[in-house]
Amino acid sequence: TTGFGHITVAYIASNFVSDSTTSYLQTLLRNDTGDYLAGVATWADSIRYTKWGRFTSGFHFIDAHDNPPTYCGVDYDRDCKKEAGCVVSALQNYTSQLLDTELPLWRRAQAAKFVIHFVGDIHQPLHTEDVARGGNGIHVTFEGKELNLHHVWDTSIAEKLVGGIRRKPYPFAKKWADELTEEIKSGKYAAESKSGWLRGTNITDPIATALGWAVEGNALVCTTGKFLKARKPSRARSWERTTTKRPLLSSRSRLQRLASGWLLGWT
Ligand code: DCM
Ligand code: DCM
Ligand code: ZN
Repeated sequence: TTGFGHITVAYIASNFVSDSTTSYLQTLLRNDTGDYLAGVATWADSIRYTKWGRFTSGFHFIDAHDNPPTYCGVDYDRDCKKEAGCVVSALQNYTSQLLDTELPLWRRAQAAKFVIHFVGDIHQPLHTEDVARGGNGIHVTFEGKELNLHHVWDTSIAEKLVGGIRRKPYPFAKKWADELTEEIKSGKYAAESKSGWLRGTNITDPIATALGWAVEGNALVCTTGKFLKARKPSRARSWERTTTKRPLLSSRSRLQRLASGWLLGWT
């Protein structure tokens, strides 16, 4: 995969962070271009299957053991694995490393790269429900192709919306991020974003902040009970058909936009 969603989230974040956050992170990440966040957004996926990075493979999601579609929710004590961790504990841990002035700069830079990536992951609703490995085991058809639901959400929907992401992910992601930024600032999301998108964001309480985000994505997946049952290839169904009544694309955009909020707290 190209990591297109992560790159887009990072570009949106760079459109919203304060000037002091920009210069702080540009220095830490040794990149004074506009790509300082986007350029590191997929790094965590590139190391998760390496020998060194294996300990991080459980950090990308949290498998909520709720009971869809009647009882939804994410519970930190119940759902975050004690040994392997989860995306909520990872955000807490790497946020505190990033802010820890006792740590060497390379460690703080590494922590920043993890935070930038996991903020994207936690806003992917399939990363916050215990359903067939985040939907990787749910077979669906999308535009006539047999795919798994996780891939459809991560890549196919974005590709359909934006076009050509495989060839040039960075320019395409930048263009999409700039369009979404405009919608947030003065377009169709302006009222919503100004009144509520940063509510509950608290840099001194990363667990509560991250849990709030996880709960929102979980609610979206958990209440869409229909597809949670379509796990076997023989019962492949059209993802487009199951979602016609839901504002799927705008939810995705809205959630990814939320990701920017996290970085606003930094100075
Ligand atoms: N991905 C995405 N949007 C997100 C989260 C992930 O498009 N909010 C994509 C980027 C990669 C793939 O997922 O193509 C990698 O897997 P992971 O979900 O662990 O990042
Ligand atoms: N994933 C998830 N929930 C799980 C397992 C995996 O959301 N319980 C995500 C992480 C990656 C993608 O699915 O984005 C593929 O993971 P893996 O290669 O570990 O199966
Ligand atoms: Zn990931």
